[in-house]
Amino acid sequence: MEDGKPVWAPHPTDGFQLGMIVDIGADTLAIEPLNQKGKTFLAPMNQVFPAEEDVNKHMEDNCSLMYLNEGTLLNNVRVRYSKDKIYTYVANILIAVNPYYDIPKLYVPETIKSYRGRSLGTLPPHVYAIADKAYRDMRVLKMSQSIIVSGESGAGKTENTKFVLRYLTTSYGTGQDIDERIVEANPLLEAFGNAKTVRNNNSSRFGKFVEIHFNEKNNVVGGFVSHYLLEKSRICMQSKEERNYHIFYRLCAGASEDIRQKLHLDSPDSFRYLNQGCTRYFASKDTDKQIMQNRKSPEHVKLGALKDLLLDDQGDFNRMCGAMKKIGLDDTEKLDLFRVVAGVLHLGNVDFEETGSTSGGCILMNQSSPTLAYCADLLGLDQEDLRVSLTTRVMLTTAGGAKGTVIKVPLKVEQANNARDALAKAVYSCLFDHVVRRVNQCFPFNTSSNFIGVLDIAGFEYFEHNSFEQFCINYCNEKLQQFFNERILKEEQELYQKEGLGVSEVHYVDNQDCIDLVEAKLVGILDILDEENRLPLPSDQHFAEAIHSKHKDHFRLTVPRKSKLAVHRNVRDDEGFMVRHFAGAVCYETTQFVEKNNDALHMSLESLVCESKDKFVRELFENSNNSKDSKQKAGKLSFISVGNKFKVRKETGSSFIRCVKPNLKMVSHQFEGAQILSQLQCSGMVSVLDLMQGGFPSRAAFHELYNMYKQYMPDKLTRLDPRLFCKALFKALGLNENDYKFGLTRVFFRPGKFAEFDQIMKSDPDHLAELVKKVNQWLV
Ligand code: AD9
Ligand code: MG
Repeated sequence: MEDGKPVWAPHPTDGFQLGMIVDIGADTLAIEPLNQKGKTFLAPMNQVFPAEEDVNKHMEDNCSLMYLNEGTLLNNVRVRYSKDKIYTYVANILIAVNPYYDIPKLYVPETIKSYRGRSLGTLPPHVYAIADKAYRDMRVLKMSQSIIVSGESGAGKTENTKFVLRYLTTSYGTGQDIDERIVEANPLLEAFGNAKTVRNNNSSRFGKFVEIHFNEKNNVVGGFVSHYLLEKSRICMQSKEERNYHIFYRLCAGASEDIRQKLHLDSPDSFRYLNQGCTRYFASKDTDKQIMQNRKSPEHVKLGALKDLLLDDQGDFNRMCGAMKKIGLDDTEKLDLFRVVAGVLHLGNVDFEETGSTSGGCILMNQSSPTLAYCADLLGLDQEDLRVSLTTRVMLTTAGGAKGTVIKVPLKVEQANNARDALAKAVYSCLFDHVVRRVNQCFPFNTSSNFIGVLDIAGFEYFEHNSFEQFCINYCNEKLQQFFNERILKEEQELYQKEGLGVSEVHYVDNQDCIDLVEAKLVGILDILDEENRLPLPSDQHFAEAIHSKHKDHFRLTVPRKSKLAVHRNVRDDEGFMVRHFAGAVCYETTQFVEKNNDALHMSLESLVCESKDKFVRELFENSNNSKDSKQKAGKLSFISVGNKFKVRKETGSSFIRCVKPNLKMVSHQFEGAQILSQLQCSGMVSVLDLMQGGFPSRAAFHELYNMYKQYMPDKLTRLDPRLFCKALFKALGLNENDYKFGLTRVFFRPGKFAEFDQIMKSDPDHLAELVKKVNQWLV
């Protein structure tokens, strides 16, 4: 950093602020903000970065900037966002900021057309450009491709995933039904797997990998969806401002009178599984504030507003039915789905009370209520069997050597509640598996040459309280980060070597130790948890102790500081562990880990549903292999496989889209710098910049440069082969030899230097004539 030049220095809310260095200490710098003269402050030296000369200038590819650091990246993204340019490249990686409103013409059919067949960088950055690159790479390299979309909740992963699917089917489909079906499958998946959360009104509570398959002519032939980790706890329990899965409310709001009666539906407020959260609907683009403004009077709130708010669920119900029809679900299949959804709702309303007898069991509360009958009827179960299975548990005794005697143990109220909730979770998650299987039948294909897969999975999560779900998600992200590191950073290094650039080694932080901590056999946290589940009296606290005793001095693992856990709730400090993830340290509370790792049904309930009179319900369970052991394995394997999938698929090419959430309020035109900076850091973008700044971030193949500029050059020069052509051109231009390096097939530029070169080449005609004269002179 030079004296008198502006720098980016840390700012608590904006992320960075412009300032001047006024004094240099041992490891701090004294900075005077440009817009607040005299308000000098100290900043750690490693958090101050050189700024570009013109801070209002923005670049489509961030690597074209002169200084590549987190300050200039944040500023570039900010300036572009303020001009509705939400997409920015960092080399081949796409950063996408969620605009929270529909930017005119950004996704219209004409835009789709314009990106077709165009190389990355010839048009403004766009998710369509990434999709097209994946397609062209697949065609040219004859190799399947993956697009990995990441970012925190509400950052726009699902929306961008949908744009990719829409782009590929529109551009490279055969115009048949199948194209439309791949796109229309989404509303159905979202109805069953998305919910309103505090972070996103349409939050995906499952991860998915959507493959679009192509034939040897590179036309779309079909699709396949794999799903991971549906959040099951939501089915029975939501926090106050959140909701259960959309389908429940939509069904209540939109079903015809006939169906309402058949399924005994009522308002969401009357169901336990819905009324703990918010039963009001928030249209996805409305914010609480807008809804408040819409309310005119207290009367309106009571009558009108509630109806208005429900209207959207009704509209969404109709849209969902439309989508079901388009992908070929008939009325019987539709009713099958709805019946099970309603069955789960009624099951949730079953209540228990103590018998008061010495045996300590429980009975159904309010025995005259038809709830149990409704539930039994909808799920095809015998009402009496269901009652017995919910209130007792069948056990095999081993006492007194009489191995294998079956006894019925009465359940306490709390145990019966757990049994009921476990049944609801099992039924719903089998239903979700079915929906995905059914969706996959809509776009079958016989043969496929290659596919383009899009991974839409929750990004790194770090809340005030972090539980098993965050642990699984973050572990998954740790694996994806490793894949990203290997792909981007290692590849960069390999490219330098292959091209003979003689650049020193590229360093990056390897996170294998963190992955091992979670997944290692026997000593990994997952295996320790399984072990705990197998104990006669498993406990969350014992589980936490086991982790700490097995990994006393692990760099990645510590006991959380006392205050961290105990401050909000009455939690013992040893009921938790802290993991140092690549994106930061997260403190997990182990309360409920054991329970969440084991939501298996007890035997009698399981056999009950497996023998349902209802063929559809029976098949739900048959197909999903719901036996305790295999279920547990399948659940775990499915998320382990997310990470492994990419390891195995090393031979597929890959692209990355990093989505960014601009603000917590979910509104347009608000750029919260500090929040965004931390997302860019978490996604590994900052390490990419470090790597690039030390290297040669812009590169172009000789033949590309030749084709781009030959029209301006004299014949004598164009007769040279592309490599010599470039050498001669660069010499003639008098470019500084430190600014570029010639590899074997391409030329590499230092940060910002390609842009300068391009500027010269594309400048006005007089200038160009001058240049040609120079080249001629030099050639002589
Ligand atoms: V989560 O991890 O599933 O909770 P996502 O998937 O990252 O999350 P999503 O794609 O659902 O977020 O986006 C959230 C909301 O932002 C959407 O419902 C849209 O209202 C809004 N959004 C996102 N991207 C765009 C866009 N490109 N243009 C307009 C957008 N609105
Ligand atoms: Mg999503």
